[in-house]
Amino acid sequence: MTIFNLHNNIAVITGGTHGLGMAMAEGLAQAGAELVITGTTPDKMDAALKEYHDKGYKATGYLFDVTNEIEAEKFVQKILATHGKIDILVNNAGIIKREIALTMPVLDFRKVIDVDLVGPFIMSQLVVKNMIERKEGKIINICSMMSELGRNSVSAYAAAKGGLKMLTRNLATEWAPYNIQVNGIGPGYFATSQTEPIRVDGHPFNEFIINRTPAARWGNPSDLAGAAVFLASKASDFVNGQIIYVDGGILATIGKPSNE
Ligand code: GCO
Repeated sequence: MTIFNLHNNIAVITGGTHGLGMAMAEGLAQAGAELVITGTTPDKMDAALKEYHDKGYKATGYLFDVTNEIEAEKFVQKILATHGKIDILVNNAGIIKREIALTMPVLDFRKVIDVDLVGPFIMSQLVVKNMIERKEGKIINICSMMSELGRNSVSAYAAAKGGLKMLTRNLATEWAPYNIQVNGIGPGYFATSQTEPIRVDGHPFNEFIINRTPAARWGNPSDLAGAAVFLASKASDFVNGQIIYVDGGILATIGKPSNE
């Protein structure tokens, strides 16, 4: 199926050194894309690049903070100078701080909004200029169940991910005339380092998620690769401002009592 073919595509994945970012990057590489990975931790970057290269993928890494627009501009220019163009941008880098709203320090709230919402805006604004010149491009924002649902202790994250859903729709509105598709992926509950604290055997939240998810399991990061390739490829050339929820059915159901 050529419409999913990403050969000669340059794909930038922020936070692509581990977890969901790495799984989506591998999906794009398997479809033929050349990877440009961003991160902030040197040893994580080295380990990730080794893993990509050992699997035969073309991958280059850049260490910078997506919330620092000066630094980000410098690196986006460097990526364009080195790779000639950017076809695909996956805004995946994100953090979470689980603190109840009543006592959450404003500084923590601002930090989560900065990384999870302002970061994707900064990177999209910088990268889209090259896409507008070439009249084509794909931007994929990694949203969350919290783009739709609230939950105790994640108010900053929910505010950011809710905002990211609407940023996706607004950028899609403004950039569709340039043949640029801006969409999102909303992962459900996935087995990653981010969910480790709440995914411990016997932890009530672990049981709750398995019971609340019709698929009755946590997602595997590789479960996201298909949606990423679809939204990065010609297969989605008339898909704009959509969020694909890859959640094992969580958003489709009210859930069921534990005795069912
Ligand atoms: C949490 C989780 C979630 C998931 C994911 C769900 O504390 O509720 O960490 O935020 O990571 O975003 O879609």
